[in-house]
Formats: sequence, structure tokens, C-alpha cells
Amino acid sequence: RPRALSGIQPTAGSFHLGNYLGAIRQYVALQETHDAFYMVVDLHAITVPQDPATLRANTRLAAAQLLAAGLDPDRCTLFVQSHVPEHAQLGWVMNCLTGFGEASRMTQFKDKSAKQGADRSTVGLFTYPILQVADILLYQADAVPVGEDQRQHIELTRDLAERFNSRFGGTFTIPAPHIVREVAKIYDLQDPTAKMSKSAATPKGLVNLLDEPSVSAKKFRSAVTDTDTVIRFDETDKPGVSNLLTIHSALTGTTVAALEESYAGKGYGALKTDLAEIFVAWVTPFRERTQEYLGDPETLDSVLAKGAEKARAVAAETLATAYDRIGLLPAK
Ligand code: AQP
Repeated sequence: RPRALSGIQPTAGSFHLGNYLGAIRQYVALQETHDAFYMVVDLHAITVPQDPATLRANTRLAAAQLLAAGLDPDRCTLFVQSHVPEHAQLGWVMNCLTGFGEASRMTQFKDKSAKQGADRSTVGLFTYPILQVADILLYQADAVPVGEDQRQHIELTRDLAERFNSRFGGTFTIPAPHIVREVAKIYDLQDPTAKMSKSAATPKGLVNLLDEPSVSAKKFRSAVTDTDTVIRFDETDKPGVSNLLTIHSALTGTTVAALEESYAGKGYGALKTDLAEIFVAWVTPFRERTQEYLGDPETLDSVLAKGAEKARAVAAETLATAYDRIGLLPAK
């Protein structure tokens, strides 16, 4: 079986609809076809200011949401990044292989550091894509399910894997991004030209999975569209409507073409109200399942402990090979 690997940050507590449609749904699907490794990337969460008690709680919360979304510990390996020390270890090796200019070109860093103020950004935030390279290469992953915003980081991963392999001999599998075009970028409901993101300009644009469903329903009903009245998929001229059609199609499995047909002659209000109802019907059991997993921390921790053990077996082998290839003297 080919390998799949991906990670998700526990930073915000609740995952949002962009995380779910762009990434988590693909994690669930790839369990069936791949030897899949998924992790809560807590080491990435400390690249920005954070509160220790919140991070600990959010790490469990992230795992509970992943299980509630359909990850099955019998069919994939689910773990917490910091439970596998090899990530930080290979991360260092990859830091030493990355050019400063190369790292400086990562657009996510540029965006995030611009928001925070360059002087207040940490070196960790700057090197986080390189830790991500290590995350992926440790598992010899073939496919990395992510949203569009991560494409550049997967490119960096491929470049560094190739660089390492050509300098020190074939060691790493060259991974490919697994990006599902239709849902690769879910947009903010208030600014449909911006990515839905936990750092949204206004909370009204961000649909958090763990929010009270009535709050999210209201956000759908007040989503920004345009002054036209026709329900048609057109990302350039009708980004708001197109985003709503994308979400509707992803949650119901109806094609966008079929939706356009069924909404012919109807107004935007109908689309928004329907979508609000569809979302509430989907998210209500998701929230209940999350609460069930959270209510049983012993089981949750044991899932994560078993996952870490399985992950570590793979990671340790890759790290040992990489250390050997670069000439680090093995400890006797
Ligand atoms: N809007 C989105 N559409 C599709 N996919 C998305 N992802 C994030 N936003 C969207 C994908 O979700 C996965 C987990 O992302 P992360 O843990 O790196 O979180 P993030 O990218 O930091 O999430 P945000 O909300 O986008 O945070 P900020 O505001 O910090 O930029 C990834 O696969 C990502 O592609």
C-alpha cells in the first residue's frame, strides 16, 4: 500500500469547515487505500504565542475531532507529533539543508509574519515549513492530503528530499501533494476572495465545527454574495455564490451542475437557508461524537499512545538511515 501522511494544528481548538473539507475528509478517504499516518502537530502550534494549559486541552480536542470525523485507529495511525521525538531530530537535519533564501520565499511565513509584525515573529515560525518537511519524509509518505495553501510547502519537501537523496544517496520517498481541486480552498463567508482561516478578519466569515450550530447557521444565512440574482458557479464574477455551491456540493454529494439546475429561478436566500440546514444536520452528530471521545480521555490517550508507538517504529528507522548517510557517528 502507498503511504499517506498529514498533520493538523491544535491551535484554535475547533477545526473550521475549510480544514474539514480541504483536508480532514481526505484523511478519512485515504485510510481505505493507503497506509495512513495522521498527527496533531503540537510542535507547530508553539511557533506562535500560546498558553500551555490551552495547548494541552486543544491537543486532545483535536484528536477527538479527528476521530469524530471518521478516522479509525484500526485503519490509520493517529498520534501527537511531540510524542515522536524524531520529528524535531530530522527537522534539524533538514534545517541544515535548506537555503536561507529558499526558506524566506515561503509565502505563509511572509503572510503570518506580516500580520504579527516581523520583529515579533519567532525563528520557529520561520522554520516551521522545514519541520513539516521532516514530518513528511520520516514516514516515506507518497501522498500528503492538504489544502491548496500547503502546496508550496510540499514543493519544498520534494526539493529537500531530492537534494538529500542526490547528495547522500537514495533515502527518502519523494512525496506528492494530494489536493482535491473542488475543495482545495474554501473561502471566508464574509470575504469570499480570502481563504477561510482561523485568523479571519471577522468571526462571521469563519465556520467553526464546534460552535453552536445555530450560530453557524446564521453565518450561512448572512454570507456575502453579489448584487446579481442568478445561482451559477463562476469563481471570478460570483465568488460568494460559488463558495456556497462548493460547500453544498461537498456536504451533499450533489454535483455543482445539478445544484445550478435545481436552483434555477430561485433566489440566493433559498440557497443560503438550505445550506444552513444541511450544515446543521451534518455538524450536530459530529459535535456529539467529539464530546463522546472527549468524555473518555483514557481511551483517547490510549489511542494516541498506540499511534505514537507505531509512528515511532517507522520514524526511528528513517532517522537512523538519514543520520548514517550524513555521517553522524552512531552511539555504541
Ligand atoms: N480554507 C481552507 N480550505 C481548504 N483547506 C484548508 N486548510 C486550511 N484552511 C483551508 C487545510 O487544513 C489543513 C490543516 O491546516 P493547519 O493545521 O495548517 O491550519 P492552518 O492552515 O493554520 O489553518 P488556518 O485556519 O488557515 O490558519 P491560519 O489562519 O493560521 O492560516 C491543511 O491541510 C490546510 O491546507
